[in-house]
Amino acid sequence: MTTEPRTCPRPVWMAALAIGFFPVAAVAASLEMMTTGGCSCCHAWARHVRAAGHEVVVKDLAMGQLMKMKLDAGIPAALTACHTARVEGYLIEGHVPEQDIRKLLTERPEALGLVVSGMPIGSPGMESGNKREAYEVLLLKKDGSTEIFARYGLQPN
Ligand SMILES: [Cu+2]
Repeated sequence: MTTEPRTCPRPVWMAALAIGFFPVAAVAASLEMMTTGGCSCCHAWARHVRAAGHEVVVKDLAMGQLMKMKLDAGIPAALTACHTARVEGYLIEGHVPEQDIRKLLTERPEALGLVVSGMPIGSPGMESGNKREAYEVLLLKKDGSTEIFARYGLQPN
């Protein structure tokens, strides 16, 4: 009947707080998405990222401003997509799945960020019925080189 608070080991209590009370706060990030006003797939991607618990603040730019921002930030012209997001010092270019953003923020590699170039059908925000294109998520390095960060095939992952 008596409870003795001091017998409760603190680390367990802290873990319970972390996983029990703030399940989203542990991974949720705040992104700023730069896009042009009429980009519906950009907003569809933002909804995908928000659905995972992140915050996405939208900043509308003129097309020329958006492209200049991308190139100034170090995204090779050939790899550019529609929207560009910034999160915790990284760039997220195009329709990058949320799970890869989470992996990036967990692993924190030395890099500019992640890129899905073009706008592959079936990527988050580019859904079109059951249609899917295979695509890769690239890790863009600071020297402009890339390596494959994740691959998505023709079947749902
Ligand atoms: Cu798009």
